[in-house]
Amino acid sequence: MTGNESAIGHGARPERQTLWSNARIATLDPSKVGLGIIESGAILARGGRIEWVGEMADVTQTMQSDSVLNDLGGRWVTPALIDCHTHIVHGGNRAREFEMRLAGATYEEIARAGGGIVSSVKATNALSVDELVSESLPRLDTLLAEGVSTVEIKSGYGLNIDAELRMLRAARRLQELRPVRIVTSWLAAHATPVEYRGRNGDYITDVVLPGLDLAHMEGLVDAVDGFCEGIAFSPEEIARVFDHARALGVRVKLHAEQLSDLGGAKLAASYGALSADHLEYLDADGGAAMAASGTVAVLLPGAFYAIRETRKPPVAALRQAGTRIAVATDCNPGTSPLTSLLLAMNMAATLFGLTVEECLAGTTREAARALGLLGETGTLEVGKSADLAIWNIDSPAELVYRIGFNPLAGRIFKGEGKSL
Ligand code: DI6
Ligand code: FE
Repeated sequence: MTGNESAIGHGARPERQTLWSNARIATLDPSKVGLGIIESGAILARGGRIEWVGEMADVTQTMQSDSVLNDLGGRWVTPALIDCHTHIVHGGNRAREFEMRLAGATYEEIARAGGGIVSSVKATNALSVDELVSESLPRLDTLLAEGVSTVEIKSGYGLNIDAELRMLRAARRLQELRPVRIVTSWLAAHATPVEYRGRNGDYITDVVLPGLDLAHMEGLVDAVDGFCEGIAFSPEEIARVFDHARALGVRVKLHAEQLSDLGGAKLAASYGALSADHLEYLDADGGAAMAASGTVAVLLPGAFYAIRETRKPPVAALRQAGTRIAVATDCNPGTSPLTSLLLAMNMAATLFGLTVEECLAGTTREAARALGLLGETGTLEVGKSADLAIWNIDSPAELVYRIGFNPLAGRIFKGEGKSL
């Protein structure tokens, strides 16, 4: 070797470096205080990974002479946003039930009368994978337009093996069609279909567990989720699903304490769950159990708002316990037809009392943690994927403060994309 060849082979040129300079950077680096801000900063990346982050004054020591240069003109840069809880793959919509709720019916009444999740099942089961993809793309594109680079997508509107598999195949297909990282969750334990009404145990035996095996064999499952609630599954029934997931070596997460306290979060924590989500009815023990197990509390203000819930998640107790907090859209046709993570942050601050820092951490670093992806993305640190969001704002607080305004200037995913 003449010494000019790179480690990637004789004579092959190393990938060019890319520089984003003249930026105000919120790194969300957990080793730094607050948002980990670098007021006059720069980022270097190569091969889709961050090689260097620091002060502009120091960049020349690392920068290559042929780097691709992007002068950001003093704009803010954050980690690309992460929506760690969505149901964006589904058919149809539930506008009719929205009107019923406006007329006074509660979410639970509608569900017990055969509406709710089950009514989305019919619309979803009627669709092929291609049709599910084309119905979901506008929702995904709306999220990406706000600087989102990673999206978690659940099954749960099929409620039979073939339809649940189609949902996750559609989720995987979305990643082929857009510059995005898709993480999937098997949520067959979302509701019991009409043909199994009153027979949850049989539904778990016949559909949830064998379907999970097939989905896992096909590489469709990154985590297993469930809906632990009086109108859905008991902790004992969820435990059967989680035992099966553990036997497959698949991490778990749980919709817990949304409408009542069944101890779902404590159950999730006992399985070392990645996250427990909703948590309006969580008690202090649940928060402490989650802190001890490293289970992230994913707050979903869109559902709280849309069903006009009055009980708020115990944010003060979560802080006191040291529980990590994330924020997501819970984009779904029933309780949270919300496709704006920026608006979800505003709701989490205004309705739940989260700080700006908690909201921004909750849709980057802590959202990555809730997906088991903190080693890959969620902060701007050396070695991580170069997933950046570039903003036309004067301060990070504007990302939480505004209601229905998108200040995104550029989105970079794995080092590629439009900077301005
Ligand atoms: N909790 C929710 O808010 C959604 N799923 C869940 O477990 C509701 C989904 C729907 O109503 O379609
Ligand atoms: Fe959900």
